[in-house]
Amino acid sequence: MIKRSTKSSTESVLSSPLHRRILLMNGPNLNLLGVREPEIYGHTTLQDIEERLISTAKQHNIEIISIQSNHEGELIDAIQYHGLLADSDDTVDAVIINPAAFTHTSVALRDALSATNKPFIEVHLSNIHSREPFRTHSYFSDKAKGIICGLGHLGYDMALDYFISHYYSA
Ligand code: CA2
Repeated sequence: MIKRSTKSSTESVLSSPLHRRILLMNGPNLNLLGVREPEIYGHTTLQDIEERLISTAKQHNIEIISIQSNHEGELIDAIQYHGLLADSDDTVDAVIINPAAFTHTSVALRDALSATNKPFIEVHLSNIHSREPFRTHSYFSDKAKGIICGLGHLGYDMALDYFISHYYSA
């Protein structure tokens, strides 16, 4: 699922005014948000989250490119496509990622993100440190600008707020 918000124009710290861009990535099963297991992941759907971030970002002339996939390779392709393999005018400035179960398994996704050399924030809806022991290890956290977990869907807004105030404020 790939969505693009509309572009517009004002000053930008990182990229040219027309090209403020953030990649929002969600891993496997997060398409089920709000539909199954609301006691763990809440009632908010992924579409609600995407629409809210797109709307906030638009107020700051930032384009959100939103991708959810259940397939590791698709997520890696998207990181490459919007990162290293993109023309310099088309690259994203930063990434907000909830790798979901790939958090605990994917060296390949970690390598792809590291290779782009873009700042990223790791977001988890649940507190991964208060659940099963296997969830406490993340292949992403040591490379992340920051990690937000346990605050539900608001974690995504917090990640976007961070990039707005630290990367796009004049
Ligand atoms: O808390 C998070 O955001 C997680 O990244 C969610 C992953 C889990 O494997 C991580 O340990 C922590 C699971 C996402 C599954 O999402 C569902 C949503 C609704 C219903 C079922 C699964």
